[in-house]
This record gives sequence, C-alpha cells and structure tokens, in this order.
Amino acid sequence: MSFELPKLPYEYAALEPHVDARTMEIHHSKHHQAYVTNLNNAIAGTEAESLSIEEICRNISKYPMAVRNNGGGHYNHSLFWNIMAPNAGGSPQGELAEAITKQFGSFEDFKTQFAQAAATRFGSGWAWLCVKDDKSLCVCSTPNQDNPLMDIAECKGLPILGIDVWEHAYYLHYQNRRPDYVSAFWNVINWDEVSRRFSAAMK
Ligand code: MN3
Repeated sequence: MSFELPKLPYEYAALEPHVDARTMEIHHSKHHQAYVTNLNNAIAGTEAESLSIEEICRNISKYPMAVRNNGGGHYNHSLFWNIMAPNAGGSPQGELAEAITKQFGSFEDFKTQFAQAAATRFGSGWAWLCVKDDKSLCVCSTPNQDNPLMDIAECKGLPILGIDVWEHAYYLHYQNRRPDYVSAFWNVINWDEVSRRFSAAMK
C-alpha cells in the first residue's frame, strides 16, 4: 500500500486573506505531493509499506533520512490542513480551554509561548502544541520535517496543533515577516479539530 496526498478539506482560496490561495495551492499540490511521492519511493519494497504514518514516525530512528524527511513531511502537512479552516479562529472551548489555562496560565500566555516557539525556530521547521505521555500540554518546536511523535525528537508528545514555519508556507505573501504570518494563523485555527485531537489524546 502506498501513501496518498489527502484532499484539502476546503478550497485553496478559503483561508484568504490570512493564507493566500497561491501559497496554499503550491504548498498542497507541489510540496506535500513531493513528500508523499518521495516517501513512497523511500519505503518501496520494505515492511514500512504496511505501517501507518504514525507507526513509522514513532520508530523513525530505524529508517533512512529520506523516510524521516518525507514521512515527517507527510504526517505534518496532513495534520496542518485539518487544524485550519475558513471562518475559524477565536479561542478553544471546554476541556481544552481548561487544560490550556491550567498549563500556561491563560490563553494569551499560551499564544505568546506558541508564537515565540514559531518565531525562534531557526531556519525551517514547525512549532507545536502537544499532549505529553503524562497528559500535560507542552509547546515546543522541531527542525525540518521532524515532529514530536518521532523517537528522535527532543520534545515528545502527540501533536494536536502545529504551524509550518518553512518559508514555503508564507514567503509569497509575507516575505521575511514570519511573525506576521504567525499572528495571522490565529484567525484560521480550527479549534473544533484541535479539541477533537485533544480528547482522543486524553483517552
Ligand atoms: Mn510545508
């Protein structure tokens, strides 16, 4: 079985003006597609073909770098498309809101920590909100296409929210202004999906 590019759950222009249509189209149809194609090539004929992308990530130290880079790329982008939505943003509700307040002090304090993690990731990578094994929340960032599911990650947990801070995610519209892109990201976060992931992680 080979991995496939997931269909975007909205139109390329749906996240305008925060994320522009041209960026979304190239990001999904070219960048993510390349990770999927290269992942399939890297695992062709190996036992990894029968595994889920989560299982591959959790044992990533067993695999060549091509699997780490492209498998991470596939997992990360699949999550990213789903935790964004048109007419979204606002703030989390219910148990996730309570957990964020408990861990970070307030939603505003969480936003500051997350934005800081995104802004200070040198070069290419991702910032994350994760549920750790002890069920507490944490904010962290990873380089390149690594993620906190990977056994080689410095910060480990199940990602429930992530932002792509590779230049390909924002450069056409924001050029070098990564902090402006991170600020705009709050307007497109699909908190219903983040909450769903949180609840699943807490089970
Ligand atoms: Mn990307």
